[in-house]
Amino acid sequence: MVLAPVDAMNSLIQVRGACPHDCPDTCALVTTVQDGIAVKLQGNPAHPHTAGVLCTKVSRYIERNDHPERIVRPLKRSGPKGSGRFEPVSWESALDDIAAQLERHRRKNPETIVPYSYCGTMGLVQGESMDRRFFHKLGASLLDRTICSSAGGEALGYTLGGKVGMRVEFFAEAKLILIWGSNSIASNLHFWRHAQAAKRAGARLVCIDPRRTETADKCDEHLALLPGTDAALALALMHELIVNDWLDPDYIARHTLGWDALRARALQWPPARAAAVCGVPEAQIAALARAYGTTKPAAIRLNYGMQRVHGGGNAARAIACLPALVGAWRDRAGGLLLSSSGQFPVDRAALQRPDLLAGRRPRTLNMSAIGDALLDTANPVDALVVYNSNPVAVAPDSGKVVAGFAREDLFTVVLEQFQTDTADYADYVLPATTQLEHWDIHTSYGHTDVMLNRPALAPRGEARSNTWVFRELARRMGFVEPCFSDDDETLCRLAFAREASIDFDQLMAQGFVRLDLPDAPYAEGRFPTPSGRCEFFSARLAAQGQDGLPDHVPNHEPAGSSTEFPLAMISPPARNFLNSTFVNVRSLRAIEGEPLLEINEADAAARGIEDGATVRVFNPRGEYRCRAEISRRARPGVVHGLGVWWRKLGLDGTNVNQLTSQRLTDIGRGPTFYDCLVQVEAAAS
Ligand SMILES: Nc1nc2c(c(=O)[nH]1)N[C@H]1C(S)=C(S)[C@@H](COP(=O)(O)OP(=O)(O)OC[C@H]3O[C@@H](n4cnc5c(=O)[nH]c(N)nc54)[C@H](O)[C@@H]3O)O[C@H]1N2
Ligand SMILES: Nc1nc2c(c(=O)[nH]1)N[C@H]1C(S)=C(S)[C@@H](COP(=O)(O)OP(=O)(O)OC[C@H]3O[C@@H](n4cnc5c(=O)[nH]c(N)nc54)[C@H](O)[C@@H]3O)O[C@H]1N2
Ligand code: SF4
Ligand SMILES: [Mo]
Repeated sequence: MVLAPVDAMNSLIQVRGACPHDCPDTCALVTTVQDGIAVKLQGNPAHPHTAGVLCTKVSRYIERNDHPERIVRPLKRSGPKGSGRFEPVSWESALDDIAAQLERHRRKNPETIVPYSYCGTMGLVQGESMDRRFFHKLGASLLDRTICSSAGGEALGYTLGGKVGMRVEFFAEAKLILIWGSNSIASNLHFWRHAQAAKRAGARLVCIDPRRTETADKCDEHLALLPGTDAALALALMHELIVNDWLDPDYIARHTLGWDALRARALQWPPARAAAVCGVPEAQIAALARAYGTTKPAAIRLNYGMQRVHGGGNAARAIACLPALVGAWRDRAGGLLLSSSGQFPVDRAALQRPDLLAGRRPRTLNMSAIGDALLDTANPVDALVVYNSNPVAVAPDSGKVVAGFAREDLFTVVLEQFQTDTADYADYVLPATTQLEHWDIHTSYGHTDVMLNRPALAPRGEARSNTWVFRELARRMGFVEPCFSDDDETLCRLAFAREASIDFDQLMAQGFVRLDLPDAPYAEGRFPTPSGRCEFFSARLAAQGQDGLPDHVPNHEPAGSSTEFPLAMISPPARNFLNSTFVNVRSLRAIEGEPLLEINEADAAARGIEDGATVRVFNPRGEYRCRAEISRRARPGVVHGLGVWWRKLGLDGTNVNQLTSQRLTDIGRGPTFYDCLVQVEAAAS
């Protein structure tokens, strides 16, 4: 939003926007622009969730925006695939050739064309509008966008009815907060503010995480369970709630489904059994159950870190049952929050126009198994259009992903701001605008405000927005529907056009609008499930041949199951990167240093590994070299490969995904990044 000029003489203006990154906080931004140049970027102090504070990463957004290595012209490959050799071309010739190539593949079989996108921007316009229309009209393969949250998200859907839960601000009033599979200080900073407020008011904070994170350091208690054992822990908590009579029988009777069956299952999980599975002391489980059973209000900040394993869906379901058992939902400061995104009434059909499929039902490819998909010769992918994502770095089992991208016969177009690992494999790289240069409208998965982003700057060089590119391609391919002419502001307006409560003028004026929601949505049940109850037993899951009750589903690669590969590796985010974004921002890379593996002292000593030594981390899928850091953050048996580094900025041109697998989760077809056994040895540096 362009405010009244702060200083008209120097043409200093402030523009309101929203942080585009895949982060629950969706901060409100204010960019100060002088003579067309961004001179300052701050959190909007008027937005209650942002409270004027940005994380370190996005406070460097101008450095990223003005980076000397921004791609500012369309580029065409001039060397072999993956060589990173390109020559500048005009937009006209790039778009004409891309349209011609796509047309050629469309004539043969449109499903050989595949879009690949994720959340480089969370914006509804630059992320899921004109692009979807274009691929729907084309009849291209559909993409199952599973790479982050589908296991926990779908699990929540089966249990609570959707991505719904507590309002984040009410965590400040809780007396007990379980921070479960979340490194809040690194990846959900604005929630952490509320947790700290609660702590100051006497609340107890418990962190449930294999890694002793900076968040765990600041909690009252840390339960360092083995990766992928959360359902066992949750079932043992239920066991204790039952045997100690800490339940809310009235809430259970009126607002839940399947209690008798869940009760029987939970009774099979005394704390001693869970302690053996989770690798934590039995007494710690019993004490946590006592705290959860006897403290009101109790709130759970569940996050996605715990669902990147085989049983991630079941674990999320087991945890999501807990608040109903103790009637925590009765209080606005009780319950659970995994994601708030399901609460936004977005008109996705208007934005994405699935009607343009015109009855066709193209195949769906799972983005979490893109390596296998690109190497599948029976059902080939011949053309790939990548935007808002860096799959060569972020997708699991990168050996296969790279082999797929390296196919000389694969036609690849990458819309990017930077020459990422993925862009290196493109036939065409198209320069993309940043959030400071385009329109967008955002929901959030960590709060419940709609956010508007207005462009503050003219696009750098010849950069163009994703929507512009898909409009131009649509025109060249002869798509004449009027929806292919919608401009970005029109698309922003369409997102909530049918919701009278979301006033676009107010969005234009202040940059955010709060959804009108009840304080304690499930105090009287009324969950958005088919039964209207919290579904401990899910008939929908049972109908798919799945277990209708949550259970502990062991990892594909359980800790301790292999003598050859005895260490469980998790690879959670680096605090100063956002997935693979920002890795190329010098000031942030300076803070992160270099790719490293946190390893416990005992595991290091057993392998003769010294602090700071170069190590080779390997398993049957591949090997990866990085620096070892002997760290009290790592428990014995678990190592941490932090951050998704750009491969080309790593020690040996690989990153941690060289080791992760394409196996999927039990629910939601998600990736299992944190379900990964490895061995580590000292290596020549
Ligand atoms: N600074 C920063 N912030 C980010 C991101 C980033 O890259 N950097 N990424 C963003 C994105 S895309 C997402 S999806 C979110 C992710 O944020 P979160 O949902 O918080 O998920 P992760 O960061 O993957 O993992 C959180 C914690 O879970 C722990 N964990 C790993 N395995 C298990 C397990 O089996 N059980 C339990 N209980 N804990 C486990 C990890 O050690 C980690 O500390 O963060 C977003 N915010
Ligand atoms: N080992 C391991 N791997 C992981 C994870 C992990 O924890 N461990 N986390 C996983 C998770 S949770 C996620 S969400 C995925 C994330 O994977 P991705 O969604 O691929 O996220 P990024 O790595 O941030 O890459 C986004 C890219 O989009 C580009 N971009 C940003 N805005 C725009 C735009 O407006 N237009 C265009 N054309 N491009 C834009 C950025 O420059 C950036 O290169 O990674 C997953 N991979
Ligand atoms: S990355 Fe998250 S915390 Fe940082 S500015 Fe964006 S929304 Fe806020
Ligand atoms: Mo994510």
